[in-house]
Amino acid sequence: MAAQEGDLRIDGDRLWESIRVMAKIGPGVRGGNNRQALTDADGAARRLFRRWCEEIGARVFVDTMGNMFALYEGTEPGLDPVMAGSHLDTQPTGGKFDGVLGVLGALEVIRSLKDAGLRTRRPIEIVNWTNEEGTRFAPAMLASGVFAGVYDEAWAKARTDAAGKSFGAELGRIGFLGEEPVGGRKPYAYFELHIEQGPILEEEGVDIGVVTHVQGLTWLQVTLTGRESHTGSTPMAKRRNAGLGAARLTEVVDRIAWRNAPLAVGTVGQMDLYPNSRNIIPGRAVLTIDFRHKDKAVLDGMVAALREEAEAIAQKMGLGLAIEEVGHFDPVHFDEACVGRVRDAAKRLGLSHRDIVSGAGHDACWINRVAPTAMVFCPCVDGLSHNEEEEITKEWAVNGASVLFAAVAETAGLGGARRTDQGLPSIHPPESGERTP
Ligand code: HGY
Ligand code: MN
Ligand code: MN
Repeated sequence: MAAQEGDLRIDGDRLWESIRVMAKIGPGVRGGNNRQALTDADGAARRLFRRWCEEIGARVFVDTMGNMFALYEGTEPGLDPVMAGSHLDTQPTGGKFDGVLGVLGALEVIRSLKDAGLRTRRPIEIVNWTNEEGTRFAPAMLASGVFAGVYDEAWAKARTDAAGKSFGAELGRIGFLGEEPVGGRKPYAYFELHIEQGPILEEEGVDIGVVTHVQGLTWLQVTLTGRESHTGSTPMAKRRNAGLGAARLTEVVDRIAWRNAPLAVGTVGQMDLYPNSRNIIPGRAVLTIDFRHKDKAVLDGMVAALREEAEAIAQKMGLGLAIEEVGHFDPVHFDEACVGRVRDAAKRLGLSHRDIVSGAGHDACWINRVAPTAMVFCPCVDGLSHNEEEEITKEWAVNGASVLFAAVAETAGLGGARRTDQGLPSIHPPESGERTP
């Protein structure tokens, strides 16, 4: 094989240019992206991704949840593939790298293998998971959750956005309701490259985060019901003000998180008041609560405390109360062998690295249930994400993609990787024998 003579390299310029071109689809208003799941912009991004995959000879399959799999055959096609990917959908004020780096980093792995005319033993599949963000259709990681058997497909497709449009209808509208049965493809292993979305790596000057765990998450949706009435003529003592109840509950969420410091986080990210008129006392308030902690018992304790305090507030204020759990996953512990492969790759490439717990959730959390899984983090500027000013350096992107390349290629049946004098990895010729991930 041609590559026996030469070294393989990640093409950093090509990766960076692909990220730049993808960022043009679904632009935000401050330089980032607003490419929410199953919008026309998501459809355009998917078509661009599909074209790029087909250009390098990968065959693209789409499952019934819109998950996209670009298959790059190995020398032994019958083997289960090593999957690598992330998501192309963004937050309404999203950045250019959250999710995109993982999908295009995996594309760069295939492009680099193709440049060298090399195929790994196992097939490699690049994945774009539908609706990772869960901002338009809750919960987050919805389609990877169906793939992993966590959510029922019909329930997922019935999830609606704020305008009452369903996931299933929108998936069909953008033309990505695929034929592949969701969950039908069996990954041998899964790797996901992602920006840290937190400040640790940059503050410590570390190149690579070796993600060992992801903190657990619970999402609640709380509806408080009072009574609309005139803001001018309703005496204070006669009000049933759902908006005030929501404000008090928002304070409680913050207090519960601080009570479980330093690791706990608690946020009310969305609050809708009805009828939202300046001279009507809100009769209804709907708020979302996002609790996270790496210890399951603590996370469950935070949710229990919230329920208790919400009951007390509703009781005291004469409000109706409904609490719905709309998302949850226990703290995730990734596969030791895959994590070790990420760590060894960073070491061989001469990149500084440290074990890290992910604050954010990822599709890898669910895929870890059906295949050995690990993640690679690169730093991001000021740890900022879910903000249009999200930024990384090209070097960080190349380092992360290089580690992904080495870990994926080795797991798929290629030898170890080492840094060349250009500061980029080279992949040695394949070694014989099957290696477990
Ligand atoms: O919410 C999360 O952690 C992910 O970014 N969807
Ligand atoms: Mn993400
Ligand atoms: Mn995100």
